[in-house]
Amino acid sequence: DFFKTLEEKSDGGTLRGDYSRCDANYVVQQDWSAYTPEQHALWRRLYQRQAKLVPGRACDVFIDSLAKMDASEEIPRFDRTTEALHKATGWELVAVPGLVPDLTFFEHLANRRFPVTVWLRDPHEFDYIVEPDVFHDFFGHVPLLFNPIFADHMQQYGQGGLKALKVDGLTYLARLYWYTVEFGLMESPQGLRAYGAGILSSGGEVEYCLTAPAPRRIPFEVERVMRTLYKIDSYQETYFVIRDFQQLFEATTPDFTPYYERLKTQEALPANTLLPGEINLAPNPH
Ligand code: HBI
Ligand code: FE
Repeated sequence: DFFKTLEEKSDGGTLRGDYSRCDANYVVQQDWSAYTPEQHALWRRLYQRQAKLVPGRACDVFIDSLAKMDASEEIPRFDRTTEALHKATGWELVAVPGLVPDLTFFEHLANRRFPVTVWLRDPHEFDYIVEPDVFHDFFGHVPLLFNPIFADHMQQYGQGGLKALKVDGLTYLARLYWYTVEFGLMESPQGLRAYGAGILSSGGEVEYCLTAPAPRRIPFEVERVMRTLYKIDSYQETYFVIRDFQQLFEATTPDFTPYYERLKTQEALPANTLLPGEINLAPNPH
């Protein structure tokens, strides 16, 4: 499962990363000298493919931030990015072996630390990877952390996660994360745009999410998102659309405990649900 963490995978399912040398927060050193020329070449291929695809498909904030980052030629050095990022929004990158337990993940976000996986996929995984690697985490997630409103949302999400853990609301919060930070769409004067990292780091979904007729595209409403199941190993069947990051920030400001209480009394909705009276927004023209 894409978001299984260490505890859930303790049934013997192995994670790819090397967890033998991480600290109590699952942080490791990024041994940048260990990356091979072949890995830097694979990074360049991944980067160049996505950099060609995102204009006209990714939200402006992503495009503008990516242009300011010099990550095109080789696997980035996290400490250098942290210098620029910390100046912009107070965030820093921490190197991790891969997926970390939910509690650890939320604690990092709540303290403006974004966990970035240190390993890079193999060449045969060019188009699809199950667990997040450095390309997904860095190319997909880091550019938006340069935007102050999105950066505040991510810290707030981390704080919400720590609270959710105490009231057994994690399932609902994971859905919110999935349908926004990973696979979220945004309206723009020029049409729909993607801001989710899972979309922006994907060769195929970055077009599919905007123009395919099949998936639902529903205006963002936080409890509807929290009710909706998601698929981990195929293109999404529903995308939720925000007006702007301010809407996302405001939606995640309230205490979610009453939402969780209501949600626990309701059936989860299949990923392709369109409820009576709900708007299914038109896709972008091809
Ligand atoms: N760990 N490194 C890492 N990256 C993630 O995106 C991540 C994680 N652990 C848990 C997790 N995401 C999801 O379960 C979140 O919804 C909490
Ligand atoms: Fe991710």
